[in-house]
Amino acid sequence: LTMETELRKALKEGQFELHYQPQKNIVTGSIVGVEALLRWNHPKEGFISPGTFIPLAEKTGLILEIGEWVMYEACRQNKQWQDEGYNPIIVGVNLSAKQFHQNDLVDRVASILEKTGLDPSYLELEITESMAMSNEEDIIQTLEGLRDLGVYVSIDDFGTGYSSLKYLSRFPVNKLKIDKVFIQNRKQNEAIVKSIIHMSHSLDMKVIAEGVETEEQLTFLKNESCDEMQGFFYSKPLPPAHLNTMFQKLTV
Ligand code: G
Ligand code: G
Ligand code: MN
Ligand code: NA
Repeated sequence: LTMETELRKALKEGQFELHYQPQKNIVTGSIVGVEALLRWNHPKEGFISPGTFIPLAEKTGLILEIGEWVMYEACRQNKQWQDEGYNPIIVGVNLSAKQFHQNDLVDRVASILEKTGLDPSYLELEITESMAMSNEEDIIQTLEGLRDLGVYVSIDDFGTGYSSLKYLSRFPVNKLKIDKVFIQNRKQNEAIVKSIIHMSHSLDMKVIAEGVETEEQLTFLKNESCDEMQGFFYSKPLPPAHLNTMFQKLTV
């Protein structure tokens, strides 16, 4: 079978799964969100990373169906956690460029929220800098549509693309996600990390550090007033059943 045929089969036969990586408020230490990360549980090969198949899915257009499934499943799971009595958290979903540029994206998101019953304020869509910086007017319309719907939008891998600060200040975006390369080569990139944190706050955005692996990195981020962290230091992405023990139940 070609990989394209295999991908179609995977979608039809339910071979895709989402794992979730917790995101913590740096000051309180509580879990405020999770990022949904796609995994292909291949019957012969085992788990295949999205890095391997997303590029092909993009090329063939299959990413639209896969992405739709991801968004639906992430919203469904998050609503289920809420129904089970856990403290409500935000679920982050990665959007591919093709998905983001669909002209009915806002309607699609609205429809998924309605079907799953998830309140819009518990969904965050992650786009990359390069997606946000092209074809300006359409982009602003989509972003405003999402904002009016009440979902959050963050810029993923921030600092690795070519962002224009001019656009950034005009965009209705809620959060910057500092790419892990800046956190992992922290000493060398200290000035950059500090600047991104300060810039986010000046623009009234939140800021999260990705790829936090050590206590030393966490302490630095805390001292610099970074809002949130995500990384192996706290947890790798996990299947949903493994997260329940980390979540807090609402006290009734
Ligand atoms: O989790 P992992 O490190 O294997 O992810 C590799 C890459 O795949 C990351 O860049 C991540 O953003 C991307 N990715 C993971 N899940 C999804 C998804 O559901 N949709 C899209 N478009 N990209 C994803
Ligand atoms: O591109 P995006 O930020 O969506 O992808 C996130 C990817 O980063 C996930 O595939 C996840 O597995 C990976 N990741 C998350 N935390 C860490 C970390 O602390 N260290 C490293 N090296 N990778 C991480
Ligand atoms: Mn991401
Ligand atoms: Na990232």
